[in-house]
Amino acid sequence: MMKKTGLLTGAVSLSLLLAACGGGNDGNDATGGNNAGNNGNAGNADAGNTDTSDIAAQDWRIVVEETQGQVQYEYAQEFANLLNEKSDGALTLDVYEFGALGSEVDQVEQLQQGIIEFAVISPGFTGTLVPEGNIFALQFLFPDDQEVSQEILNDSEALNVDLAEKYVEQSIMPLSFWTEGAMQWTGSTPIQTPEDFEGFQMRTQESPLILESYRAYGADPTAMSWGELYTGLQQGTVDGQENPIFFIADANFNEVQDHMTISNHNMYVTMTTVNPDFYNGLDEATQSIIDESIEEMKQRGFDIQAEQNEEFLSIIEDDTDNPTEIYELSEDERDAFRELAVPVRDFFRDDVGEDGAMILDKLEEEIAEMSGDEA
Ligand code: 6CS
Repeated sequence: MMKKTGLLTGAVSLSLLLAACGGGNDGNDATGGNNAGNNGNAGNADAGNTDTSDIAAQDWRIVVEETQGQVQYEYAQEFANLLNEKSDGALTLDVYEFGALGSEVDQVEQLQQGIIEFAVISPGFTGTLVPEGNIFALQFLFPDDQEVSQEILNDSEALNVDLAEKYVEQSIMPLSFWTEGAMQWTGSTPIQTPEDFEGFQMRTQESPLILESYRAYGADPTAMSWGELYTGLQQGTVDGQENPIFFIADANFNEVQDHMTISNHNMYVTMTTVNPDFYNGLDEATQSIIDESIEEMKQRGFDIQAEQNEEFLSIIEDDTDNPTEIYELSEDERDAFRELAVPVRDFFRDDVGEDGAMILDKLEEEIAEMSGDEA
């Protein structure tokens, strides 16, 4: 039987959510923002005909965690173009690449303080700030099919309402959650069974749950900014890392890694975020332009990552100067990792507390419903 979850699939549920969250763009809702309503573009759902004549010229900034040409940067450029076009040139968004404003964690703080208006933030860098955001560290949770997973990211109430509220409490308003593709493992030694992780120095992002996930495999994980990672891999400070294929190749990690395992153990999730005080202080027409642009970028973001992940696989395969042994795990081999990964969900429930446990329970139901696995 179809379970009743709160997926944000229809206009009715969207408007109910908007009402529940404070109703509009007055900025007076309990969470300090109207994020939930605006996810899914609910806040200004009919905004296609926004009157741009009254929009004041404004110059904003967005910082991303990647460099020029990479997925987040390309996404941000297109987002900036959309804002500019839709406002007839009134809204300008300058894109800052990774490194321009410090580390990934520095970028989170700048967004919280309103030093920058927008940021693309990966939950892996908010692990201690918003413990519930560690949910994305749980491996083998989402379906392997990236399109289905992106639909879940778009429509999940657990993520777009419940988790979003946790972020807003920390002055980070998620406008959309999106995938940068399935993650794969690279190593200085092959990774084909959990035993291969024994004593393996795995580089991860800052999230405690990512670290825990690799401890569950027997690895010895270390958190590190990706700015240090090439050198870390080259010098053997760490033995391996996880990332989508486009990033492994574009950051040249394949130059300093001999092995890549097609594991598809998790997808790389990131968020487009805005400072809530800034957003709530905008007039409705300007908010509508942001919401419409975010909505349009959902498909574009998906296409950008899909193209890059495909293109960069052949770049790794064809790089004869830096040969990489590529090994694709069979379903049975993946099951051996899955068995160790699933109990980490209980660790998450115990560690993150009641609200986190509720978010995970709800998300699991939504995933079952959307991937057609419900009992
Ligand atoms: O591994 C990382 O930390 C980086 N990976 C991606 C795909 N984007 C930015 C992030 O900082």
